[in-house]
Amino acid sequence: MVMNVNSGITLNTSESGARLVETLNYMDGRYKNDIARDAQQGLTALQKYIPCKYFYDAHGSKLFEYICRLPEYYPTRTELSILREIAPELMGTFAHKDLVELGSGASLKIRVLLNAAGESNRTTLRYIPVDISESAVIEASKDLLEQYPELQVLGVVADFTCQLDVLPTERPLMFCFLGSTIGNMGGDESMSFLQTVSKNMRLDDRLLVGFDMVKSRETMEAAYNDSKGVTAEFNKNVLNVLNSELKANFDLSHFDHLAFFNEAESRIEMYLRANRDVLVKLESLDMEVEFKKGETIHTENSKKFTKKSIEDMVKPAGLSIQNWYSDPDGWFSLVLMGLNHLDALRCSPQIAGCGTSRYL
Ligand code: SAH
Ligand code: AVI
Repeated sequence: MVMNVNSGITLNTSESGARLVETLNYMDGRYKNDIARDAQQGLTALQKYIPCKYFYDAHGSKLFEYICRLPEYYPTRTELSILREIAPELMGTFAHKDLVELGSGASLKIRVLLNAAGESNRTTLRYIPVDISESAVIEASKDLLEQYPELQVLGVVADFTCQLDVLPTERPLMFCFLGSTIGNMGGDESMSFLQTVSKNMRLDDRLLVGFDMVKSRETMEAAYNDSKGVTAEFNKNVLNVLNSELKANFDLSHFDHLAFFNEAESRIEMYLRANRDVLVKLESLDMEVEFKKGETIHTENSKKFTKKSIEDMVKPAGLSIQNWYSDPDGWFSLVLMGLNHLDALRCSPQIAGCGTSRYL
């Protein structure tokens, strides 16, 4: 059932066994405006671009789950191996609190933390998955309630770059931002994102962020050029999203997937490259876009971090690092942060505007 609870907010309720799955959607009505604005800006820029948050319609979210299981895509299994090690320490006494996951996707990793919490703590805590993809939030919430009938779950469909103010803050909480999704933001965007999170935190709240670290070019590039072509399909799916949301007529076979490590920027860059001259119509925008053969659309950055680049980002956000966890090869880091006490005394809550994530 879908109900309007306020202007721009809808409540979706569905059933999972004996439990009701409640999802608050703050993107209804707004997604179409955002994608229209972002496509208009991105496809008329000198270097054409599309923000990567538009990868994740229902099909894109499924493709990302598939990517996570690929042998070349090391981040998921590496981060999971660290989470398994640290979960008892993080969750042993985690009770009567909210566990907020930003960019929760299929909520697979959070199960490691929920398992470590144990059934008695789980009955007192609430899990709040936050994602721009409604299908991902609803499906994940249903699955979780089946696996953990004692858990409280409140799904939230929102853009985490600018809608953190919609989150409940009445209980102590831990924010989790896993998967190195922070690496998909631009440098300024990730900095202001961390500032916004810290301004929404109280002294006893925690933030756990996953960072993919710099390693050999070969390993990093293989992760974004898998042999089954799933990443290529994921990349091209953004054109399907434009086709359905903006009545565009992109032919996916006219574009090739391109991904490589840009060492100067320390990031994997993903593009779609036209393999012929192409003219595309976007009916909803009353717009035509021309591509010369070889011209690219920049679709994603995936920053690879060093200890220093992480520290340089965390400190100005008013956060302090409480614990640093890595795998033995140093391929991935999970960093536990809290408010820097002195900064916290000086700060007052403030919400940043929605990022449109320009790439260059
Ligand atoms: N945390 C999961 C999923 C990572 S994929 C993991 O580690 O495996 C990135 C997720 O972030 C997707 O589910 C996508 O829908 C979501 N996402 C991307 N940009 C977003 C935004 N601006 N606001 C909210 N969710 C976003
Ligand atoms: C979600 N995010 C951290 C993934 C990444 O590795 O940057 C998205 C992705 N893009 C291609 N493969 C995976």
